[in-house]
Amino acid sequence: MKSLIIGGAGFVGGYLIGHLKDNLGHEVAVTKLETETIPAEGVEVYDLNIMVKEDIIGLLEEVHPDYIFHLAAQSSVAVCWRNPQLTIDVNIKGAVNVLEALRELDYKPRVLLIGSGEEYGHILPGELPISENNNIRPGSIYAATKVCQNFFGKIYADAYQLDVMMVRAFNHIGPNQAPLFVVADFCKQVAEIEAGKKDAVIQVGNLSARRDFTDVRDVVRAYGLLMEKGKAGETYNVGSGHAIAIEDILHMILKNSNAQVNVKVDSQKLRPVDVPIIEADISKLSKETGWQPGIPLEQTIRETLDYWRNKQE
Ligand code: A2R
Repeated sequence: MKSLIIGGAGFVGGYLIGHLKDNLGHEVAVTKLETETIPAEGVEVYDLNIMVKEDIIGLLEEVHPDYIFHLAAQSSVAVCWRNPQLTIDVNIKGAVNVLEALRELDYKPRVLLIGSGEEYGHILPGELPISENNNIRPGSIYAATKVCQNFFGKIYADAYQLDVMMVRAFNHIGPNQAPLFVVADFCKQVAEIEAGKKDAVIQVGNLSARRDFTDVRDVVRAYGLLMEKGKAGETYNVGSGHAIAIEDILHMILKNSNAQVNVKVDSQKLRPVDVPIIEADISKLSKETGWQPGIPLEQTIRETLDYWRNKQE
């Protein structure tokens, strides 16, 4: 089995490469931007910018994968407010370029488009946990671009019989995540305080927002299972099924540290629109693939904090 990961130099890509190669025994090809590096050994690495459709076609013809995981994206909600144009270009136009390239191929690989739990946006009381056929009310530019990708995936699957599935991944966390994301950000700040590199003040955004956090290693296991067992044209939630307040995450991190830390709300970290609670209904994924999350949140947080401590040395 040959797998291609488009956008494999990021957080999820690193874990997905390892899972496909070491646990599932796949031959793995990965794309990255010219400016990025992929340290993994035993994989084919290609440069690809998904803004250039012809390059995607050329690559797919050369690599000839059975499975394609489309991870390439502007993946940060915080960045989408600062750079909506880039977010729209990469996440919508880039995704359509991938779908158009697939349409021109003379064979039909299985494809997983990675979207986000943020797509559901403003969830009404009584809609939790949120299932795949719920109304979509995106609350950010990032979320709206992922909704578009999801719609285009479904349209291309139906109109051209492409073997495309869509995922809505809820917050995933773990070592090596960029500190643009909340858990990595808090762990990095605490590690810096412990190392004496920063005043004993942790800057936070909206602590009351409740989100559904899953270890990235569980997430990539779900992606592998979906390739084996998922159905074309369908969307699958990938999450833990439990929402937790960012404030509780902060307490879990601080419980693992002896540092005396003051918490300060930083208005820069408050977003123009925040969605109060997001929690996944994961029954569709579990029923069709047998997947369940396995790694407890406390373990992920401990390991993420240790990762940032090691980076201080
Ligand atoms: O933005 P960069 O320089 O970190 O590069 C990202 C890359 N990327 C692109 N690849 C090809 N053509 C482009 N025009 C392009 N623009 C950005 O996609 C990065 O290396 C990769 C995405 O990785 P991360 O940002 O680390 O996202 P993560 O956490 O691995 O999430 C994977 C997927 C994304 O679609 C998220 O929106 C979703 O899961 O949650």
